[in-house]
Amino acid sequence: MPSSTITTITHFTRTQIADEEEKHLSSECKEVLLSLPKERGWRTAFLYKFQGYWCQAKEIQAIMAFQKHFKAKDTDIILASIPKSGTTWMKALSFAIINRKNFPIISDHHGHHHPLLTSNPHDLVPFLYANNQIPELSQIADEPRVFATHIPFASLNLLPSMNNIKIVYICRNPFDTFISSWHFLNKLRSQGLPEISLEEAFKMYCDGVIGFGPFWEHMLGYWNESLKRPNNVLFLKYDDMKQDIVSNLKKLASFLGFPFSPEEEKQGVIQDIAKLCSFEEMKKLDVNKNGKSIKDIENKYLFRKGEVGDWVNYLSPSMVKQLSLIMEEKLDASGLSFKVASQLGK
Ligand code: PAP
Repeated sequence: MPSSTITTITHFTRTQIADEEEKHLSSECKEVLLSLPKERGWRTAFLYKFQGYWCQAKEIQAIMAFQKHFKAKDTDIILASIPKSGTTWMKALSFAIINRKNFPIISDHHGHHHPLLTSNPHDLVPFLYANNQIPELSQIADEPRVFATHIPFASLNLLPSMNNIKIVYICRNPFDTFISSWHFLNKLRSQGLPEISLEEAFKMYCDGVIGFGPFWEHMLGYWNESLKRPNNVLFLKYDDMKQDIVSNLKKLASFLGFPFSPEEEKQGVIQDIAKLCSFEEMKKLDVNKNGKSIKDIENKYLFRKGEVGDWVNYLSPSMVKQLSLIMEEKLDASGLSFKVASQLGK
């Protein structure tokens, strides 16, 4: 947006911006919003606390539709995460693993290219709800159906139907997730909303006010479920996957019910999948440099640095201390920890 435009619209109040953002929502949703606690948002005027977590208004409408209409199938696979934890990567890896018989990883000599070379992962694996609707189920008639979601475990309402459903949760250390969110959400904010400084954003993150947060509750919901039902919930960490993709891909493929055969291992299929879905390869594809696969989000914003530890370039020692203390207080008792703790000398 040209800077002249910014100057002309900054006089709008946050409430006026919210009115604009929320004008197309159903009256049912607007009614619900009136009853919810709200805080200043990151990319939207407000975040609302719905069923215990913070969301944008339009997400609440979508989640309500999902909860009313979605019928899980026993064979469903759900890729869950809090935003900026590696959702795009997990979609690519799972798609490549599950469909490798139909779509060999390496382009064959007939010139058939892998779909991940011409489609963004978000086009191949839909969110459980998108654009305020649950995905067209007819488009994904094949089983297993694969969906992704940012909804916390408890709000998926899956327990009664959970027999064979598989959930993969990808979790990333909160330091990097925070920095990734700050960059991303500042780029996407509604017209007229001021940029959020690192310090303001950090305070909101530590207070738990971030989409689908507090982050510790989101993580613990899936973590505890993965301990209770390891056959249903696989808990993976972005940071571990960056360090050792091969053993994590083996784990993922076995969990999903598509284990690699010894023959495939010998042929290097795991390494081929890792390369096809790597940050470096995906970022340079035309499809990921242009266009939009999720409403209002340019694909190029989904690929920033893809590193572990970028937070050291941003966080002050006192911020590091504060976030470490929150993680200790909220997560330590659960047994969930991140390598970042050892880097900090804990
Ligand atoms: P979303 O919640 O908006 O879908 P998500 O894909 O979960 O975002 O996370 C984006 C992060 O994953 C970005 O991290 P960064 O800001 O620290 O760079 C993005 O760069 C990174 N990412 C995207 N694709 C890959 C990939 N193939 N491998 C590793 N990291 C990736």
